[in-house]
Amino acid sequence: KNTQYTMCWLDYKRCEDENYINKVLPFISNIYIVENNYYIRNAALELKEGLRSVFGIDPIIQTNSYPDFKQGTVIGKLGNDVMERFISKTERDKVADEGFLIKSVTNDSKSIIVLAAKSESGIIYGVFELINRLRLKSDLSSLNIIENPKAALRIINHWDNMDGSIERGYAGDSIFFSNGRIKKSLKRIKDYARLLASTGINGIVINNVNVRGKAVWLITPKFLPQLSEIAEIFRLYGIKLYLSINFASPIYIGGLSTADPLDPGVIRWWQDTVKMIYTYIPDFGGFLVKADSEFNPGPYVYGRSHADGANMLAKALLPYGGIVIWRAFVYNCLQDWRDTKTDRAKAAYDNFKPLDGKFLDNVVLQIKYGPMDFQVREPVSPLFGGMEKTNQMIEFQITQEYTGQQIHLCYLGTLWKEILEFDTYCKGEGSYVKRIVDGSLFGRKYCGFAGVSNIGNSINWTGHDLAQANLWTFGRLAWDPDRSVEDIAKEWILLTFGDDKKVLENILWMLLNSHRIYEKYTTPLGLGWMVNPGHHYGPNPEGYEYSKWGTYHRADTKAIGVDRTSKGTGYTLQYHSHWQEIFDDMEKCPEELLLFFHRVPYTHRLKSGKTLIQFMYDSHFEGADEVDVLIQKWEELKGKIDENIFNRVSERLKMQKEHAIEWRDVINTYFYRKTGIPDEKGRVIYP
Ligand code: GCW
Repeated sequence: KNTQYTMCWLDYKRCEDENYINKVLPFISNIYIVENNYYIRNAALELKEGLRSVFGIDPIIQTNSYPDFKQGTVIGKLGNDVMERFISKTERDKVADEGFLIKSVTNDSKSIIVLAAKSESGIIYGVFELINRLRLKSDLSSLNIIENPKAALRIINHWDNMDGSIERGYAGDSIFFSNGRIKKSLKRIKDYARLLASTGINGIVINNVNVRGKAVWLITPKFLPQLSEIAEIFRLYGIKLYLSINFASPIYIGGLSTADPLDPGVIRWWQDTVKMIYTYIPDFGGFLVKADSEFNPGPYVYGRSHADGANMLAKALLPYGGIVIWRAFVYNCLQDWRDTKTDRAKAAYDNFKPLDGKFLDNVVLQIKYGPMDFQVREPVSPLFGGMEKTNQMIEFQITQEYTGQQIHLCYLGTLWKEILEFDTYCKGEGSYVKRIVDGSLFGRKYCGFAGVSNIGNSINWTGHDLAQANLWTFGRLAWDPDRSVEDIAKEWILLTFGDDKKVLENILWMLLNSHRIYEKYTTPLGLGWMVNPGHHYGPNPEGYEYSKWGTYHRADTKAIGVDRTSKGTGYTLQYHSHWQEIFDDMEKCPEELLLFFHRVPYTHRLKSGKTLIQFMYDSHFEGADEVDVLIQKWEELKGKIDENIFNRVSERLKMQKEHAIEWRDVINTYFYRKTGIPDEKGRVIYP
């Protein structure tokens, strides 16, 4: 049995196209690095290895000099004399800190590729781009690329625990921790860094936001020496290390009697701690903090605000260039289901809106894309566009907690793209979420993307092989949210499976339709939450109905859904008037979110003329049927895909089908029992 893990889209296959090889060889048969720098050298090695696998050549890396008479790829920083010979001032000015320039130059019939950047991270991103271009058989003679990431922060969050388990992980155990320790072998971590850098990621938080037990001690000399080694691996790939912290660390580690952010002893303790961290990790990114959220301590414990808490840490980090990423996932997780006044959807806004303008410049608020919790569909969190004077990051969940746990195929790029393209109207038309999180709408420095990782130590990193596309897409969208997800998905397929036409066509269809299909047979119309409590897999229509988590649909025999309009819980009042009016109106409300905003009678007619109850039945029957199309599209690729991958995916699709049927039948029966209304089309609904 093969236990060696795959390298996903970096599993380079040999290029067989002689014609193309002959054309590109002159450009790549030598690699020059024009300054001797450890990080640039690593980038050059990365290129060399790529060229070796793709073209079977072994270019020599030459350092420090670039002889005029030679051809090949020249790598270096902008401003270097050699590079300046090839690059105009206009071009140079277009390259931002982490961006890069790649162009081909033909000089006296010599073929040269110039790869230049301002920083080492720009160079490593450029190298991966160049390898990809070569793999996709781009025409080198006319290569001319300048690329800059749009958002400053493109960070992966791991919910990895020190015992090696991963909260909401569906692809094996942690690659960072096991048995309460940091893992000794760094090989897989390096390969992970390579994968991430190739998508444009620049930050990583390796420990769970729920910081418990040994993980509290990660910020101490007990673990910092090993963390500094991990930081160095990531540094080679342009990625900064961040850590999640426990807000009560001064008590747990420091032995203080309080963690009050205004207490001088607490302030000093954090200053000392931060200072020490930077002696081990000079470019440490900063802290990620889940405070006053789901039983984690925070400033509320001491009657202080979240601005007090975040700013205290931010002041400690400021001298070293570090930042505080403060999560907005704050709500009452001990609600009484009898209480119909409290609406969890309103909580983040209620907690944070009053603090707009109160956070220091090196604090960023990390906000889940929707107001609840990563459901299959939610409206955009009204905090986007609601806080104009606060740095913001959007949090996406790459790991499929509520979207099929990497057993179901559920490509998330289409969902994320819709969220990013949402126009908040906060500064008039065109105030898209993507312009808020890339910092451009309000001219803010620290903004960006956080994605909760979907990887573990499984052989294919993500459990479901096709779930690799979600990781790839997160990175690519964070780099450039203006790109079409169709392009991003296509590129992933080409790089992962090669350029067979049928493979491209079928997998693209599967990816682009999978979220819609999953939504159809689970909880359409913005319903959400009908999952089994705890592990969140599989249907359970009232699993969360009488719980303390504030996640109710309140179905009775006549109607379902929560009235969140201005006449109901008032949630819609958190949006700009443009959207408030639309969401308030049952007729105007986007149908896919109908039950998020409205309480709707089962007999209500939707735009299609169907009643709500009939829509529910149709949606579930159709959704479960469409899984057959996914299976069929995949089966058509037999023989065209690596056999191991083919079989693994086939197996998961089979499970998806079974579990989709379970969803269909449980949900349909639930509604049938509530309403007594039969299916117009007379399909089987169990009584
Ligand atoms: O969705 C919930 C998850 C928790 C998670 C929490 C969060 C890390 O069920 O497992 O905790 O969100 O985002 O903090």
